[in-house]
Amino acid sequence: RGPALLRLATPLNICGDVHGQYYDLLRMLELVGPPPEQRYLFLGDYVDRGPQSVEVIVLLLALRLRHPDCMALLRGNHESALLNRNYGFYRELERRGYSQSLQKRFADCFNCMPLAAVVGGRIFCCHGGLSPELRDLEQINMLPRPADVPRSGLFCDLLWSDPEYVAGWEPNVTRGCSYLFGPEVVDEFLRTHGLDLVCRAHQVVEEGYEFFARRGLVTIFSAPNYSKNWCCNSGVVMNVSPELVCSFVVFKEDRSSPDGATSH
Ligand SMILES: [Mn+2]
Repeated sequence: RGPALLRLATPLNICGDVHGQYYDLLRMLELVGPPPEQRYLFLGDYVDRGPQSVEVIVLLLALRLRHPDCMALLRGNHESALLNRNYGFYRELERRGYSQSLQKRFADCFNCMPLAAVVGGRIFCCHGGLSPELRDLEQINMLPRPADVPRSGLFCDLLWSDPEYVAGWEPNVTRGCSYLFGPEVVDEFLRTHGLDLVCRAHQVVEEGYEFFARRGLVTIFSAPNYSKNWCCNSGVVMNVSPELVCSFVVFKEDRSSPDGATSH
């Protein structure tokens, strides 16, 4: 188990939520180039909701083991036993005949995953967003692990909070935990820590990426055509060049997948 806060070099490709959309993940890796030819940081939410969480998480963990210097996997709020019981991953394991002990194995693995990363010394990455408790980035390395995702506090906020056009901090009523944070919170965070950008996932966005706070924060999402309510969202991978120039590789749903695994 490594540090909770990763320090990653560029060039790097950053990916958002995958949510069990295995064929879309394969196509994304093919489009951008597989590791070790390309390096990746994933921002969590590998499992639940989509049809093939098993394939997604097993492939990503295998690539991480095979190419540890080219693959980093942060924890999302769905890397949690509580959510996996309610949003599809455990039902998928049961339906496919895996023993209960495998649920525990995955939960143990998720409880050790890193929570945030700084890319190129300038881009702060996590699954959800900022926390009112985050004063010093080293606090992240002090959070106890292995651990379930707590219901409040810094650990919870990194995985659950959302940017919103509010003044300062407000309770995140939609999520039922953590906070919403406004543009000036992002400005102040970047200024205080000498950073250029917050890159997070956690929310579906129509174009696959969406800026906030005058490009101080970007949301990226890598599960195209995510749900019935969001039938046509694109997926993206954000490429960060050695000079820290960010560009977006946009991809649509793969309608040719065998057995229609990505259609809902
Ligand atoms: Mn999420």
